[in-house]
Amino acid sequence: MQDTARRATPSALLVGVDFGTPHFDTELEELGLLAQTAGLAPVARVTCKRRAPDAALFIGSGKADEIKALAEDTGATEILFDQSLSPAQQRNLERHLQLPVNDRTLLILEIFAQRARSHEGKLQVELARLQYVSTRLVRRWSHLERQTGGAGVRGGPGEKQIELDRRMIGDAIKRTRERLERVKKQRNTQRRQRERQGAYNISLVGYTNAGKSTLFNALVKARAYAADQLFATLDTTTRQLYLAAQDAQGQGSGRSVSLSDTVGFIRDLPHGLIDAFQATLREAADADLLLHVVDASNPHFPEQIGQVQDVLHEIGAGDVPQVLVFNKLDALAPTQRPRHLQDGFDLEGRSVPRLFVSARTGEGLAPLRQWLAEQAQRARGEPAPQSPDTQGAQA
Ligand SMILES: Nc1nc2c(ncn2[C@@H]2O[C@H](COP(=O)(O)OP(=O)(O)OP(=O)(O)O)[C@@H](O)[C@H]2O)c(=O)[nH]1
Ligand SMILES: [Mg+2]
Repeated sequence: MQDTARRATPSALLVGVDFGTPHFDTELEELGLLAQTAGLAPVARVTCKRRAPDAALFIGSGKADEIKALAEDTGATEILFDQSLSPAQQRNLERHLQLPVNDRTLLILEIFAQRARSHEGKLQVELARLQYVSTRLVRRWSHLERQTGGAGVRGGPGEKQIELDRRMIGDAIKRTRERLERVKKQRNTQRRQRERQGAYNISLVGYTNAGKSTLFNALVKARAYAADQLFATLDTTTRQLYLAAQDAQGQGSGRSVSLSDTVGFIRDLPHGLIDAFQATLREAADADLLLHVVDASNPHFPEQIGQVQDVLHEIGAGDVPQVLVFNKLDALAPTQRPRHLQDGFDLEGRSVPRLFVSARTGEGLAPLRQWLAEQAQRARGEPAPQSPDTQGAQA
């Protein structure tokens, strides 16, 4: 057995298996961030290459022994896999390694559970968790399976218990869905009110940690929670954003639009979560304009844009007009700084307007406000003030 008490803080050994997928994260950087966000200190990283997962252990048994030794040396209290494990693989690995084994999906679910604040957010996480658990039930009853001669033997006490448990979980899923339905109705009423008032709705979307909340705070002078964590934001916050547009004659005209800060996206967002968070994510699909925030200082930003696009398509927001906001301009090396702070960016074969900003220092925010004011004005069918570097959002 492991001396798990050796470390005061729960710590994790990170494992990534490269199956030749195009953007394998060799440094396991994101998994490390996820672990930290969930309160686990990453103490060691192991990566290996395989053509296909081993049916029983996911990795080879030699690799498993190596991981076991490394876990002992580093005092890791659990093992975290970057890829999804089947319930059987997870169980076999736990037996082999004598430590709790979890995967990225469970980690993300755990973070969501820790972060959920609103009634709706908690219900959504609960639903996703129930859905995840319902596929892994067998695990909890493995001691009963052993009594009846191992998994696969039908009709033992374990089997009955699983049936019972499945039914209870099915009922819980149904109840949670109904409660969510009621919350959704309230949300729809609020949205209809906004629509009646003719508000122009803008939603911030983007990869987690891109700086959406920081930008939101800078634009509306709010204090939404922003932190160097993944999924700092789970609940949608909406505020009025007052935009004072200036036309060519320097005439100001005030415009108020509503701006929503929302949950961030991530590679391979667990399917149950997308399903459960439909209501929150719908906010994006119903917006008049999406501010797609990108961390321009992250070398993986092109993949992250792709991941965000995938989720947007999945939730039916693929056709909402977008503007790309390349954030963290201050964190770019002088040689990486763009020559123009406003240009077009090729997104899925269309040119989309792009603006560079720093939500932290405020650079580029005035042009962004101006740009948004013009869009809102256009949407109302009013002539937009002419400015030489203005580009329209594609519809
Ligand atoms: N250098 C720099 N850091 C920034 C900037 N904007 C945000 N950050 C930092 O990036 C981290 C993430 O910021 P958030 O605003 O919480 O990001 P988010 O997109 O809301 O993240 P989630 O809610 O977790 O999806 C924080 O540590 C911010 O301080 C910026 O313009 N420059
Ligand atoms: Mg946020």
